[in-house]
Amino acid sequence: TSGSKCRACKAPAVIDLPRHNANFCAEHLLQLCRRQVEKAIDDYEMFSKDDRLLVAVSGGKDSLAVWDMLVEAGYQADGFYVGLGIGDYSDESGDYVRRFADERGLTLVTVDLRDDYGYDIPTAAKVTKRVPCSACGMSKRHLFDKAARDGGYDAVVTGHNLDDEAAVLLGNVLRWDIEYLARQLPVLPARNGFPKKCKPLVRLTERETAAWCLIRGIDYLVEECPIAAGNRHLYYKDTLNSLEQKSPSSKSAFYLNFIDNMAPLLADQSAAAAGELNDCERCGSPTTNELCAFCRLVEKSSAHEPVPVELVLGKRGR
Ligand code: Q46
Ligand code: ZN
Ligand code: ZN
Repeated sequence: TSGSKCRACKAPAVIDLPRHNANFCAEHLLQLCRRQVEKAIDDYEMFSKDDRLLVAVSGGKDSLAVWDMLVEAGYQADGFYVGLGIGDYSDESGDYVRRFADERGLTLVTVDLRDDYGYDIPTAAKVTKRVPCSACGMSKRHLFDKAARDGGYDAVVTGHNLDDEAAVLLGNVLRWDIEYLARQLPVLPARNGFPKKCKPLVRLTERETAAWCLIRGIDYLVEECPIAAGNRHLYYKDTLNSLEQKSPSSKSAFYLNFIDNMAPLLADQSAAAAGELNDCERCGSPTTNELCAFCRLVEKSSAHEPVPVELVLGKRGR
């Protein structure tokens, strides 16, 4: 971008965005991010300023960026963090999240798997012979939903960005997984005791959220979860980035046109998957069984000796 100028004000640019066919200075990059987030919130009817929001934060750039953007825009947004017990990664990610919240005087709700439930992700993966990401994703979803119910929040928010959603979409399309496709929406309405789920960053790429953090002085954990390395999700991202390089904006067309044109055609598929649920005997969460999947996981894993993360690094998934 050396020598290039901002499209809006002609000041020296800090970032080039081929999909917008333009360069931007710091201030106008922030403005672009704010507008894309507001557009996602409005177009998909996510929430209003009267709603209390709970934002899942991991210490990475996307979740801290979305929390920052919502607070800056005047939304009532608290943070939610789960200590997963994934070695140094979890210790560091918790530090970043707590520092972010402390510096800004924001409310952070935290759960620690080891302290509060007597297990951690490596141990759960080993004991149940599941891939770590499946035990992890299920635990995080359960605790996030529970925290939203217990705290009386109106909606939960995650930092999934355009790159994440397009990569998941590619995976779902490669398998023609209709049930997953039908549920892959920027907003899932509340149903059966599950809170409304919103993804305000679906119109922003990782580069844009990273630039937001850099300009706003947000210190985030750059390192990814060690278990994520080498999984299919990253390979799908690379594939989409090669396409994007040859034809800018193909990534956003792939995802956003799916949401506008294709997802409505699948709507009845997702309604069919809903069905009636009971309350879990132990924790009261909605489930199709007597005990929910989380309580069954806790039962199996919590009496077990802690397993070091290195022992489960070979097993990926997602
Ligand atoms: S934290 Fe958990 Fe992710 Fe790590 S174990 Fe997998 S799901 S990769 S977003
Ligand atoms: Zn400018
Ligand atoms: Zn339960």
